[in-house]
Amino acid sequence: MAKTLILILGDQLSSDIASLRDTGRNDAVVFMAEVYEEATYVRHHKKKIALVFAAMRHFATELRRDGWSVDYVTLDDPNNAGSLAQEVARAVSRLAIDRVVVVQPGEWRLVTEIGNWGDFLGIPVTVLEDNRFIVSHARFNDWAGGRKQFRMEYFYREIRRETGLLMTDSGEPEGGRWNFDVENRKTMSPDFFLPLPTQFEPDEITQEVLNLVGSRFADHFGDLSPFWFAVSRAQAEASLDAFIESFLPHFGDYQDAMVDGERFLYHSVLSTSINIGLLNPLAVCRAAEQAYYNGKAPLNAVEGFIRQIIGWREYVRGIYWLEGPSYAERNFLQAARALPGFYWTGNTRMACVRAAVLQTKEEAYAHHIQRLMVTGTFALLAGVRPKEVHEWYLAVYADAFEWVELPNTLGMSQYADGGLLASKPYAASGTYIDKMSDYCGNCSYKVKLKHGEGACPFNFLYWDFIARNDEKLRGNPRLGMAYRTWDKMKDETKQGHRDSAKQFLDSLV
Ligand code: FAD
Ligand code: DLZ
Ligand code: SF4
Repeated sequence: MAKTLILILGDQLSSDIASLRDTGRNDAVVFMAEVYEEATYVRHHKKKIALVFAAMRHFATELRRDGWSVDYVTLDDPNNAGSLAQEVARAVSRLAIDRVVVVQPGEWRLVTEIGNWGDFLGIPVTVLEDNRFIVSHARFNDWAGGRKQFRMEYFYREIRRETGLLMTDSGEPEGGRWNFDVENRKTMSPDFFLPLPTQFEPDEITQEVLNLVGSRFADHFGDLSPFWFAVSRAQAEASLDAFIESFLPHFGDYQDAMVDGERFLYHSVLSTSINIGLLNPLAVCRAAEQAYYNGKAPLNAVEGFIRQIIGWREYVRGIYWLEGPSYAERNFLQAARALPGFYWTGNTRMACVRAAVLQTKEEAYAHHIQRLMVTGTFALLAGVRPKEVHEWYLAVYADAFEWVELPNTLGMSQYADGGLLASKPYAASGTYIDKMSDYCGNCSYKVKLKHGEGACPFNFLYWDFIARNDEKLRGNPRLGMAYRTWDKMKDETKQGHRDSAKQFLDSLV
């Protein structure tokens, strides 16, 4: 009988994943390895490495309990060869393996590498499609075929119809509308009561990982403690239940809000669990849908939440695989500046950016609007090289895996794909941040000042961005108003913006 090695990667921790589902327990060994190469090809946040290793170890324990034979190599195994390829090769010879099965990894880098493993190992290597997504590659390509531009909203409606999520029996969207976003832009008062996401005390397995990561990756960005992420399916399910109960009802209203000192607001903080496989995205959507039908959460909240998952999450994934490895090289606006050092230290006078970076350092988490409209918009306005911005986001967030991180960063946030993913660049002045947050009141820059001494950098950088990219962006109808305003502006005002921008950008290190 041929003996199969089922390779399970650190973000494939689902018991119903295709490789486990399609292979008999008797003829197979599940193989998992903690390796330096995966932890350092970008220098991941310490908390992210700890999350992946701790969840891998818990998953291995569960698989053994379920009757699987599991071969697990820890990072501190003296024979650990340091890369997945070398560790698989060692396992193939140690365990007398005849074939390898793996589910497609979430990154082109590994897909390409695994494509060569058949020759390298001298045995067949089967790569299965990842069955944990709602939309298959074929389905997405079918949807995308022939379109010049992609828009999430149309894709989302098709997936709503196909899944039946929030659809009436007569095939209409619940509430008569597909989208309740206009109701989802409320600002928050800092004295609102905000529940905290469920936090888990590290058990013995996790504590061992924390010690290991603390000693081996001490020079990586980020704080290791407090560590409270869910590391098992049971913990992830408890977080989901708590979210549905306490956060979901307000999720929609305050989806775009930011509050100084509040890191999570009503966001779910479930992306880490979903992305490493502890929660199934469709099951998460069904749980939210049920809360609506049970009268526990309003439609604008539930629709908004489901749209993030069956809309944005599936949509960006489709684009990642459709566009191929060269997507990472795109730089439509020819941005050429190095990523400022304060993305690693938080050492900036801009209160909004400082808050986002420092909480990222502490939690390996920032919510969507911080990622998009604070650190993302700043990098866009300042003209930072998209690839460097991408590598920062991939390294610093615990939920960052390239299939989801790259299109969000390069496409949505940096407009480096020239509008393939998003209809306009997410460029905004300080006025947006002032409207959606309370950061500006605590900032040493003045949001009301448009340029000159003490003016909010987002203000003059916005106009500098508009002027600098005139040739590339003027034709975009969604920027029509910005260019009309710029055209009407007095020359001395324009010059003031551009001089302040130059002075500020020249001072960045
Ligand atoms: P919630 O606000 O509670 O949203 C619910 C769920 O919807 C999330 O858990 C997530 O699974 C999904 N979701 C929401 N928005 C998106 C989106 N734009 N794309 C894909 N899924 C989405 N998300 C990642 O999972 N990994 C990343 O590496 C990542 N990088 C990003 C980089 C940038 C520049 C931007 C602008 C966004 C990025 N996102 C990424 C999307 C989004 O910011 C995170 O999914 C979200 O902040 C995770 O926190 P949450 O679980 O509290 O989300
Ligand atoms: C992110 C990560 C890290 C830090 N370490 C490992 C590891 O040691 N072993 C492993 O199998 N996977 C790890 N991962 C997840 C992979 O990097 C991930 O599977 C690919 O980036 C594809 O998404
Ligand atoms: Fe950010 Fe400008 Fe507001 Fe300061 S004034 S917090 S830099 S938007």
